[in-house]
Amino acid sequence: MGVMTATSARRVLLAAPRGYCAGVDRAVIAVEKALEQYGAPIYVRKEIVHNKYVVQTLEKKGAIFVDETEEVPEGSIVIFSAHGVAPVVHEEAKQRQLATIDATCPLVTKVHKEAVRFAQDDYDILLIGHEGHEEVIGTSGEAPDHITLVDGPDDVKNVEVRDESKVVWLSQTTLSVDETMETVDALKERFPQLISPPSDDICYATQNRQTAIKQVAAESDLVIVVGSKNSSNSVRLVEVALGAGAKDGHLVDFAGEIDEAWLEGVSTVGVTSGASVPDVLVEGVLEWLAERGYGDVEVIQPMQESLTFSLPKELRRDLRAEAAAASGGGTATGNAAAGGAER
Ligand code: 10E
Ligand code: SF4
Repeated sequence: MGVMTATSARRVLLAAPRGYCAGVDRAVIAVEKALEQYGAPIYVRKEIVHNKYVVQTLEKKGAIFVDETEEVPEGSIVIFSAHGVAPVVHEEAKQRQLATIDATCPLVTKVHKEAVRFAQDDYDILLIGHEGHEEVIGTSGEAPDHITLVDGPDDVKNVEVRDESKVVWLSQTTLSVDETMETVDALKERFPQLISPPSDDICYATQNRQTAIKQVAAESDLVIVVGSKNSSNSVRLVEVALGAGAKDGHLVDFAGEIDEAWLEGVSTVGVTSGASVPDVLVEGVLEWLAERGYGDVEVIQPMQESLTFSLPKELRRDLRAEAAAASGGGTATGNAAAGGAER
């Protein structure tokens, strides 16, 4: 050791892509636009995305987060979160005469549709995912009689099917790619005729963030992932980083949660963030690190992302009507309670 000072060796490797995916961006903008268009309060069933800061920021703007539709006053507007809902939730909302805006990510809806189709064809569907996670509850609700949850490789031994020649696996969108393949391999051992989903259920954003952090982790003494504790994809990034060679890894909601002690003997810090995390929180972490000598930041970006989704259709319709009324000199459509969002 010797001549090189600790300071000169300190650096940050910043993973890209990181942070907001197309589905999160759409869902957060949907709440903001709904607040502008119809006025507060706007009810949101469950956290719109699993991020504390996002939820608190929207609360300040007038969003009210509830656990179930029965907490929403009759006739109000409710937005369904990006993680998706079971069909029964749509029915409950209808019964309460709620105006609904569905912010389910289109890539989650894709998995719902796969579930419906395989259930119609009378397959047993093995849904790989984390028990109790909202996305899994929503997807399972599409065909409860046909879907069995498989929570990781260790759960495979418990799986039972009706007919081994008619089994398909599907998955939650935010899982670890490597662990899911382990689960699939174990399932194939038990059910050699198991078929795979028609396209990847683990979405592009989950895959890209994992690929990027793997590269970063291989060279990092410490990896800091910005994200909330209930964010599946963020938690997976810590696991993936540790699996790819990071010596240490932690999940933090924001810079204030970093423990100075983690930096002891650390020269390279890897940084990334989950798909529900605004970049301002990452900027805070980079500033915190710079103040401690880790001001040299190199971006590691194995791929680009450009996907975007249009806003939920109920909202687009009302925003269009508003624009037409404004330009045509007619009366602007009133608030959603007067016929706005979908009922
Ligand atoms: O816990 P998750 O990773 O599923 O959710 P998140 O809100 O942190 O990130 C966005 C991912 C969604 C909406 C699930 N596809
Ligand atoms: Fe959609 Fe993937 Fe983002 Fe989930 S993580 S909201 S599936 S793009």
